[in-house]
Amino acid sequence: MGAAKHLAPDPAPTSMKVDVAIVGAGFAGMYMLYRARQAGFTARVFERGGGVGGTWYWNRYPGARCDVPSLEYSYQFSDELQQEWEWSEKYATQPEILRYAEHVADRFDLRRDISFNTTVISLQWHNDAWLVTTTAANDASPHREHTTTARFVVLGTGCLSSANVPRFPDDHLFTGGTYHTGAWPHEGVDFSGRRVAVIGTGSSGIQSIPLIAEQAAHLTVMQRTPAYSIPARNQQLAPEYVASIKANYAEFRRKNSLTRAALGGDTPTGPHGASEVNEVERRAALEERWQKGGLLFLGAFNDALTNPESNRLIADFVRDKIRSTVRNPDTARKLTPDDIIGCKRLCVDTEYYETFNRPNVSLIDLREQPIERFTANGVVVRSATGSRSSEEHEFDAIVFATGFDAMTGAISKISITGRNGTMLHDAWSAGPVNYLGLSVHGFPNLFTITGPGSPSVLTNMIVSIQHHVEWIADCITWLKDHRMSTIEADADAQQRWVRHVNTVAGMTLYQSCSSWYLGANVPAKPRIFMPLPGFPAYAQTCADVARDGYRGFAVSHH
Ligand code: N01
Repeated sequence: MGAAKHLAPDPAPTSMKVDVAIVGAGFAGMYMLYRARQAGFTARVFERGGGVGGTWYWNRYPGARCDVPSLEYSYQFSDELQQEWEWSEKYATQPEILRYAEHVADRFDLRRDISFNTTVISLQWHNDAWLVTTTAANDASPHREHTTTARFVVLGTGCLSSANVPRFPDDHLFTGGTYHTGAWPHEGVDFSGRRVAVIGTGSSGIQSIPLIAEQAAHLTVMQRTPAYSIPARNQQLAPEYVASIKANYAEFRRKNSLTRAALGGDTPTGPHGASEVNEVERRAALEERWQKGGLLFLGAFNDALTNPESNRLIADFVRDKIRSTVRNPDTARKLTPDDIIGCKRLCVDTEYYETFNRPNVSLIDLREQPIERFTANGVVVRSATGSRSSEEHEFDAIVFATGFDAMTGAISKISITGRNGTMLHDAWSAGPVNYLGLSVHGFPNLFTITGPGSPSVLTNMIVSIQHHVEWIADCITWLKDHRMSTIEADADAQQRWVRHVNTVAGMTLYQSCSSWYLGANVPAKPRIFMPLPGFPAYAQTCADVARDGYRGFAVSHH
């Protein structure tokens, strides 16, 4: 699997004691460091990668870009920053977002408190503090371990940072190159003249497939479940448009934060349900959103994810688009999804369906032709003829666009021992439980940024990250001001919160498919809907909890 080089960890300062230890130097960890410093705390960030940027540091596959508009997918805590940074496109590419993250790190002098190439292997609550044990990234040699003591720990480990690499029989035999989109080689991969397979057709597959197809001699897409994808209609940003947003950036941000997904405040959700209007009106509304492009397509109507009949009507529109784009009827049939649109995260593409009209691209539907085994030269699948025979497809390279152990994957890689020796692994054995998506009973002074049980992946992540960081910074400042030493979620409050998340998710169609929101993409992972739909109501609850002196939390004095 192609991966970044892992160097020796940057030396941690000798003090070994900080107020706040932060895990991860993505957008969450960087801002947490900034806020902790602003509030007068000492802080140290531990980052497995060799640089800042988190998901944007690792996901360097061809075509990687954000499907939330750049003017929204950026920090809003510093007006100078948002005024001076120039985004070039409606949807920024991975290199541009990484440059932005690096600019933020430099501009706010963050790097001096970040230990790069350093993996946190365990967290242990001991004598009212956390012992944070780290090692060189990907190196578990005990003699290289280093321990830091911290009063607070904040996990900024990311929701989509632990690669899901499915195993197949004899996969070790394959002699060609293998790559996971989420751990792409920094030097890039040249597919020119090569026969390439891409396994997986989620957002990463859908973004990379058109570009790999342009380069490779032949591309075979191996699809288990067809996705719904909406054209991005990406474009260079017009200077006048950027100037109009920058002239009123605060208001633009405010409007976005009032929407359920904390994005697209300029394009509000339509006032009707899809089944409340006649067919002509419905098609016109959907066509308008289709032409506009992007994730807000689903907002044409207000009941896309609550009313199955409305959902079917919207899905039919997209199914027609796929059939009218893909020329080979059998390929079009295989690419056409039959499940709830939006149940799995919607994809946003540039020329994805068009790519299947190229002569050097073929599609294998793994539901009809499952993978039987790997060989030295490729992959054996069941024969297309419907007989019991098999067929071998030869490849020089295989790309796993197979996604992530989402939301809990990176956290579960750390051995976390809380009060009275409780292991987080055990507390979460039936699925993640917590209060507000921020704090787990039995684990004092430990916070999760965009944890399960919060809107996180159903929103513009940067907005949710900022919201959590600010809530955590305010909370630990409040503890300091009130001479309190620990804070921990109450068992009762936690139970009520878990019930609340299930109730809200239960009012939607999200539980009708095998999505990574449910953990269904990872074998043996407990099936539980992890994010909480609805940003504004959630943000209000968090504010109310803080205003009420951290209702639902137990706090203790020095
Ligand atoms: O991963 P995915 P992703 N055999 O889990 C298939 C964000 N993101 O990396 O659907 C065969 O969505 C799997 O099939 P199935 C975004 O939130 C954002 O693409 O499970 N196939 C599916 O087709 C996104 O949702 C951007 O049946 C297997 C694919 O692999 C999230 O990251 C860009 C398999 C995995 O799709 C994850 O996207 C990219 C197996 N054993 C990603 N196991 C932006 O633009 C899995 N699959 C911001």
